[in-house]
Amino acid sequence: MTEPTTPAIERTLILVKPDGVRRGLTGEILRRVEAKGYTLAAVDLQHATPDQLATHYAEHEGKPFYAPLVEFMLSGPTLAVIAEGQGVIAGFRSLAGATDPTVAAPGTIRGDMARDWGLKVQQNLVHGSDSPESAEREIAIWFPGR
Ligand code: DAT
Ligand code: MG
Repeated sequence: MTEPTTPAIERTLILVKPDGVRRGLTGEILRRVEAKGYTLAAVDLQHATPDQLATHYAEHEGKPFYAPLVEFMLSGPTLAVIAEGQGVIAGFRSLAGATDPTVAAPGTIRGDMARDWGLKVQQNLVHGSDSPESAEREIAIWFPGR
């Protein structure tokens, strides 16, 4: 008989973007992550560099919102977070809500606290990795060696 194996702890990269830091919402956002039951494994306030953002947002290069997105992400500090727990990748995306804050469901971070400001990029408070591959790639960008 084989022993039951302990499932690998899933992890994700969360960013509280510069709008969230400026508006003083980092505590409320981390509160929701912790209240859901996920564990904070690393938290670090960083001012992103152009190189870091080019790697992080490589999939969006060439899209009309790419330049405004990078400019926005350079506009102030970002809180980078590694969160852990079974299902945390999908679970945090669910807590975050839809990309467009106008239609993000009430009860979600974006639905409750973000809106359209008439700008070329959606200032939607948070980023969360969208797959295990993205999570590992993005954690290496924001937390080298972790
Ligand atoms: P998400 O952050 O929900 O994973 P994404 O990866 O498609 O969304 O896009 C990354 C960011 O780029 C998003 O958080 C805000 C901005 N963005 C995406 N689509 C946009 C659009 N159509 N207009 C303006 N900004 C957009
Ligand atoms: Mg994304």
